[in-house]
Formats: sequence, C-alpha cells, structure tokens
Amino acid sequence: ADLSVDLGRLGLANPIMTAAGCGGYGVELSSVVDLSALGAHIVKSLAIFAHEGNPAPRLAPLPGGMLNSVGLPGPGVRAWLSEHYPRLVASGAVFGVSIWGRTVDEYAQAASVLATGAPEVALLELNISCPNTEAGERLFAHDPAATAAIVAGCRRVNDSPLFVKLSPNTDRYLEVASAALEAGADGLVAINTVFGQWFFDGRPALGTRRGGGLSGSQIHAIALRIVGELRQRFPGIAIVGVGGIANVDGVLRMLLAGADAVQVGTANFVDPRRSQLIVEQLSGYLRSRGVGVLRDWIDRQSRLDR
Ligand code: RRO
Repeated sequence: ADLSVDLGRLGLANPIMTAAGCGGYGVELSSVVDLSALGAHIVKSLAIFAHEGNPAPRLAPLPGGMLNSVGLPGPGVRAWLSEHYPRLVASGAVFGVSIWGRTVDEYAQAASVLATGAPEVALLELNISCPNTEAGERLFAHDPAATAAIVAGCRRVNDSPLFVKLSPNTDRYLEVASAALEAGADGLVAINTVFGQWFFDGRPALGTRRGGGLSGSQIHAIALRIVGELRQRFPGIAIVGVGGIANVDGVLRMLLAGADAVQVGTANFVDPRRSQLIVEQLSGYLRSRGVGVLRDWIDRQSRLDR
C-alpha cells in the first residue's frame, strides 16, 4: 500500500515515527530495527552543551505506561554530530533532531550548528515542553512570546522544516501553537508527557521529588483531544500526534483525530521494534480491506465521520 503522507514541505514514506527520547540517537536501535522502514526516526533532545540529567531512578513503570524524570541527558549537538550523525546517515533512515535550550539563544545555537554540520536532518523538533527541566513550571511551552522568539531564532539560522512540541500541562497550548506558526514554524507535535507524580509506600517513585512526565495509554485520550482541537483551529497545518500509540488502532484513531503523522514513544520501551511492527500492521490493515492508498482511506473515513 501507499502509506505516504505530507507534512507541509516534508514528505514521508509512511506516517510512523519514533517519538523523541524513545529510541535514543538511533544507532542503539539499528541492530534490531530497520530504521529506514520508519516514516522517520526522531533523535533524543540535544542541547548546545552536554548535560547529565536527573538522579536515578528516572523511570517508573505504571499500569499501561510509565513516569519519567530523565532530565534531558545528552552529549550535546557537536558530539552527536561527530559520534552518531554519520552512522545515522549511513543507515538510510529519514531522521529528525529534537533540540532544547535554557535560553532562546541556546535553541538558535543548536539549530545553527545543525544547519551547517548536518544537512541530512529532515526536520527539527523544538522541544519547549519537557516537564523535567529546572525551569519547572516556567516552561517555554507555557509562554506564547517565548515560543515565538525560539521559533524565529531557529528559523533565522536553519532552513529545515521546524516542528514545535507542545505541552499538555498548560491551557495555553492553542495560543502557543498560534504564536509558533506565526513566527514561522512548519508544524506542531502534540503532546509531550503529562506532568505527574507517583508514590510507593509514601516515597516518590522517581529520584526527583517534584514529579515527572506520564506517558503511555493513560494519556492517549488527552493527546487525541488536543490533536483534534489543533486540527479544528489550524486546518491546513502539519500536525504530528503522539501519546499512547502502541498499535495500528492508536495510529488510525490519531489520524482520524486530525494528525498527518504519529509518533510512537513509550511502546518502544516495551519492545524496541514496536514502531516498525506498527508500520507492518498498518500495511496489513489496509491490504486486508483492499485499500491501496492510506490517504484515500483517511479521506473516506473522515467524510463518514461528518
Ligand atoms: O529527558 C526528559 O526527561 C524528557 C524530555 Br527531554 C521530554 O521532552 N519529555 C519527557 O517526558 N522527558
């Protein structure tokens, strides 16, 4: 089947991507996953500097999902460029890079290093919504003006398609999305993890007391709702849906909610081959129904919905 999708000026062979942070830097997966079979692989958030991340434990399993306070560890964009980028290019994968910073300028610096050093990067995901930063509640994703400044700063130095990853932990995500698009973003990714905490015997499950990000099936309905709201508000804009997608049913739900493509996150922690399996499931689903083109199926179902 033809599974191709268009995300504005970015075309993908199929709508399934790995979610940032859920497949490392790609090379870790390449012994068990054919990265080139994915719509795209998204590299874990990188900053202009190397960063250690949070104290252990950083992950706590929950029924149907998990809680994380990983805290943005990473080698920094320059080390990634020399250590990982060449191998990712050689894998034949289409890949994007997620970036983050403590200031507007740090986002632009990371985007600038990638613009010169990494021409094969298919998209940049601006991660303004990690719940595990020191900024705590004062995330960029809660602030339309800061978001616009980050997008404009990156846009100035980098021509790649820019996607902004929105937070479910604010009621301002529509305003933030609007500011991002006005400042030159190509599309939106929704959602990052839902801020939460979990206790065992009165002790926090994570090494950080304040809590962390909840992911997996428990946030699926929230992600579907926010993607639906974004689609209504921004009809022609590229939207990537992420949150609790673990199989083809989740993909179809998300596409019908209005996403143009999806990302698979937590399910990859259970089985690193999950994203690739879902591509195969999607093919099989369409084949068994005699559908040759995914986009035709989406159009037809969306009409039935109305
Ligand atoms: O590294 C993390 O703790 C992390 C990030 Br960058 C993110 O965007 N979302 C998340 O749940 N964890």
